[in-house]
Amino acid sequence: MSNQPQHPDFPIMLVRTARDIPGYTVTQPLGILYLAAELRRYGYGNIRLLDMRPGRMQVDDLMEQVKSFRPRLLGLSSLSYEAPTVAEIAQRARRLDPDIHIALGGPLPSSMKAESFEQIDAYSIAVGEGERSIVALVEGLASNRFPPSGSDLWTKSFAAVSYTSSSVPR
Ligand code: B12
Repeated sequence: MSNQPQHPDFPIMLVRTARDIPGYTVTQPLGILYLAAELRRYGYGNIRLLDMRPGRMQVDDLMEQVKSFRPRLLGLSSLSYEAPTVAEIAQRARRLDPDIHIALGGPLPSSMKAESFEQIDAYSIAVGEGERSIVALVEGLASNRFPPSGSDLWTKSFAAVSYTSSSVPR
């Protein structure tokens, strides 16, 4: 267990996204559960988890949740086929409040990093396992240091589509 972080109340929303397709299934949202467990281990307690699948939550409903919770970090966990929904969520969240940091993780960006940045208006994406990335991201954002170092996190420069990796050897 690490020391208590400087900003334990930093508001974090983690969302397992969904897209209605034939063969729609509901499973445990393991990705966001793992990330939340790691954040809690580091002392962050103001975390809201949302799984869009069980109730077939629509983007409108998700936006209502974002409006009331006002996260500083909105972490989206997604499969590749969900990309159109994820693009809509990112666009609407950014329009709602440009200060919300939108991060994308899961199999979508892990398998299509460049395409994810082109199609989805996220500020950063995490490739592969996310436990280190999410803690580095929250610690960076909470203390106004971004991009954080020591993670598998990629950040986007919106002036042009260029990529900078803040990865460091493990
Ligand atoms: C187990 C499994 C299943 C199980 C799910 C059981 C369950 N309870 O979840 C079953 C059999 C049901 C299943 C079904 C499907 N699966 Co499947 N599945 C897997 C498998 C083997 C492991 C997934 C898992 O549990 N990972 C553990 C969790 C903790 O990892 P995670 O979600 O990736 O999250 C980590 C990181 O991605 C990251 N992260 C995630 N989100 C975020 C967000 C942020 C902000 C950050 C910073 C980091 C981050 O941090 C997390 C912790 O390290 C993967 C292959 C693999 N090795 O990953 C395929 C995989 C995820 N499945 C895949 C597919 C295609 C499917 C199906 C669509 C198949 C189908 N045609 O029906 C369905 C979809 C079902 C659904 N609704 O999601 C693909 C996805 C490909 C893609 N690019 O989208 C994968 C990658 C297999 C592959 N190589 O093709 N699957």
